[in-house]
Amino acid sequence: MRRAIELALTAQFRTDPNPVVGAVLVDGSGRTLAEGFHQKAGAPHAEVVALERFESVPEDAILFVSLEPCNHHGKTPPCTELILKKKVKKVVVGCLDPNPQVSGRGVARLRENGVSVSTGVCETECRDINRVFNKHIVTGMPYVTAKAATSLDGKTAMASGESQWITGDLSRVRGHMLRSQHQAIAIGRQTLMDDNPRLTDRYSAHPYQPVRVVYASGGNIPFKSYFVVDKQTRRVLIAGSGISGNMEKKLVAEGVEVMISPDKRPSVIWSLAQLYKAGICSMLIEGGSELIGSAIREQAVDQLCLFISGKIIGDWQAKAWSGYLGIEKLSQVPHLSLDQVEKIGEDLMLTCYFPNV
Ligand code: AOF
Ligand code: ZN
Repeated sequence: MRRAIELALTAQFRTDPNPVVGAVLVDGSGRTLAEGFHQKAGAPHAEVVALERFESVPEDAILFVSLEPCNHHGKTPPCTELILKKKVKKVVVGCLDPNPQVSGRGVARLRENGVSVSTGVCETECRDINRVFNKHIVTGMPYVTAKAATSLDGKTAMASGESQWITGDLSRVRGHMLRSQHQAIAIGRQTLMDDNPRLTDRYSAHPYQPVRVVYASGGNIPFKSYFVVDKQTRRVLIAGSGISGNMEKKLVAEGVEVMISPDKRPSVIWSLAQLYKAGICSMLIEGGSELIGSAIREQAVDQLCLFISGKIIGDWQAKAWSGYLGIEKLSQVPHLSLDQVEKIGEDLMLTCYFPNV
């Protein structure tokens, strides 16, 4: 199963909206007969790749697969039928498929047909390699990561607004990698005005450039910003009901997709539902603290990547990355699980998960 996970991860960030999946076929003495993994949406599933060269598998063969085999017709036919056709007698499954179209039915179908199926082997690892898939397939909303670069005391800028740079060059390279690991990247209007970021991944070799998303309730953003001028990727503006028809028309003429909420101030949850309908399964929020704060208040954030430098800003007026959450009791504040610490140059990168991820 560990090998199946390793295989699955070779396609990490390349299979959206599908999960990463690995499969290994071994004989009775544990010798590997074949391997496979899911390469991208629309391509054959891991089991299909592992089983394709067999008319029927040897009598004692065991198929290890990191995710429950599917039992439905999606872009490809059900893997359960193939497993039965190739006469696999024993299947070991990492975790069940949370996809409501599958969720236990794959395992049931195999068992009904006399296949011996064990489940829950390396279950946590098999589940956690698909955090994006697990969220979007169940909720119909993209997986959201908030990213911030902060001082040791959690500030993102001096009180004056001066912010370049709090963390080092290597953290910025890592931040760019995070961009292409998400399907969309979002900022608030203030960050657009302050930093005019390009919102592209200019360091890692990953071929995918994320969709750029800007939240601006009033819809008024500068036409000279990179967001409007640079047309190399899809751009979405999330606006409130107050946006002027003229502004909307001008942005659309520049190729920007404009999503207008029925409310004056679009809620993050509303926007996520719209973005999911537009094909986005994961989104990185890069700031500012107001947008991140709104997203946390609405319980819309799944993961936090915090780049922390050794600098102390030490000013009451300087903003913290998390914005204002308006919670009075310690028992009610969000309590994240601190999952990973990486040393990046002179900085640290913390990866944390919000509850229920
Ligand atoms: C598997 N093995 O390697 C993958 C599975 O549209 P399709 O046909 O590619 O089906 C996609 C769904 O199939 C996806 O939502 C998930 O439930 C399952 N993915 N299943 O048995 C695989 N990638
Ligand atoms: Zn399948």
